[in-house]
Amino acid sequence: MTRKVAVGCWLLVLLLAALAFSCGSQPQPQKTVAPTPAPPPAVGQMGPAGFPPAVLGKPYPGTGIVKVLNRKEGWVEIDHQEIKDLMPAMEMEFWIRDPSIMTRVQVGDKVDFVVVEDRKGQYLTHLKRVAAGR
Ligand SMILES: [Cu+2]
Repeated sequence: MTRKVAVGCWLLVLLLAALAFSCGSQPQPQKTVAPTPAPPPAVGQMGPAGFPPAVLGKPYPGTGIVKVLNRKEGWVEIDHQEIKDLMPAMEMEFWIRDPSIMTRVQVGDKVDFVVVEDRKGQYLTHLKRVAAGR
């Protein structure tokens, strides 16, 4: 009687051990490896689909509506129309290196602007209100 119980316990232990082993040896779900982000295209090499790469130093005129003005940091967000030979219509931020060009515009204004790209990136060289916002 005692021996039967002992054997039963031993079998149980074996069974548990086998279970534990089989669990432990099950293939682990593959960890999803974050894809390495592609390096940013070299400046001058980029161009949105259907658009040629920007020509460095070339002025590209555009038109849009001012969405955000950040005079402190020197950038403006513009909901712009297509910029011929540069990019499709979109809402985006542009750096401004000469803060004086943003003194006469307000959020909501329709503006004409000129964007230039150099080795450091794109920035606006001109920003002029053509119609006041509400
Ligand atoms: Cu854009």
